[in-house]
Amino acid sequence: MPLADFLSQLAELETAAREAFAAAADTHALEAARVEFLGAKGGRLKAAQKGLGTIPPADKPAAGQRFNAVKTQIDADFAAAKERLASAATTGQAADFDPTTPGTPLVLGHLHPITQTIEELKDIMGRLGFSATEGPEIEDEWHNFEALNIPASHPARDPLENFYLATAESVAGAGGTPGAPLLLRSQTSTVQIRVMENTRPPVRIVSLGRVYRPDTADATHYPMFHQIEGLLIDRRVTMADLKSVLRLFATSYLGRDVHIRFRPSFFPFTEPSVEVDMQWGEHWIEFGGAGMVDPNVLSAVGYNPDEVSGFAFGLGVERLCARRHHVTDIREFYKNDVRFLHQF
Ligand code: FA5
Repeated sequence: MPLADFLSQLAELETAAREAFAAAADTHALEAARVEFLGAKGGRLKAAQKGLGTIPPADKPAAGQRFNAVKTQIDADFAAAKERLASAATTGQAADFDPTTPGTPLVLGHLHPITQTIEELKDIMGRLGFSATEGPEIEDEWHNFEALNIPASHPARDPLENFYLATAESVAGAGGTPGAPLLLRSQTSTVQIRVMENTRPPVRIVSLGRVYRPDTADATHYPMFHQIEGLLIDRRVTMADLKSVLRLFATSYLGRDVHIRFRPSFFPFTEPSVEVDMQWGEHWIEFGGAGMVDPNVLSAVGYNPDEVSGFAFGLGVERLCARRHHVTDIREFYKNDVRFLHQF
């Protein structure tokens, strides 16, 4: 190849490389250009080098010199383009980054308000000397009704008032006879029976858990809700003890200014029985039931009603929590709307 042709080829290559490197908008484009011009295998500079061998010997030194100069220039253009992209990346970042901008706060989960309430109520009752126990949510009729002095003819046992389970199997630990009907417990009073069956008096327990009733949901009702059950059995326990404990409980959870009142009522498992109302602004709201444990119940669990007496109470946890936080509809607790739940 004549020297002139070789030199014009080199000049063309030099221009093309400079333009390609200058046009590369990002590191991928620059790398593609590098491979095209400087690639060790099949790069255009490599191809041009092969032309050197075809130059007449007299012209070789000049051709070689020019080739080296072009190679140096292309290397330099590549390095400059690389530098340009690197500094654009860092200055771009620096422009966007403002260390004084407040960070995005991490969203931390927390316990559901009803769980928080349960923990707090356990704590309050613990300070009054009541230890926490639990019972199964699937119950047999003995613990949910029979032992609580609710005979088969009682309207509370109507299948339409309860969630009976289709299965006739008895569950481990439920203590029922195999084949006996099972239901979702409708009250935590079941736990009173379970504890008394296994403990000698004195007894001082509290039990918090879910209960189920086919009630229509409204501002104060839900088909699944929670109760706190308290039971104290000892010698010479009176209604006065019951009222003192409930008043202490209410003021500890709701504040010193809360008032409670008892209204005469009826529960098959307590005698006498009362409804427990607490003040809510101008109104009195029913929070639960209570009374002196009926002698029939004491006998059913093998206690001697002539030796021991006791009181029991069962209150709705959702209503307590709602009263404390001024929530006017307990359905809010179960909508799973995080905007609501975040506030607790
Ligand atoms: C009972 O369940 C009795 N076991 C309470 C008791 C225990 C009496 C020990 C005597 C001795 P009652 O059905 O009234 O009683 O329910 C008690 C409380 O549970 C109610 O006052 C209310 O606060 C709450 N409650 C009842 N039904 C619902 C419901 N569907 N949704 C939310 N809370 C409810």
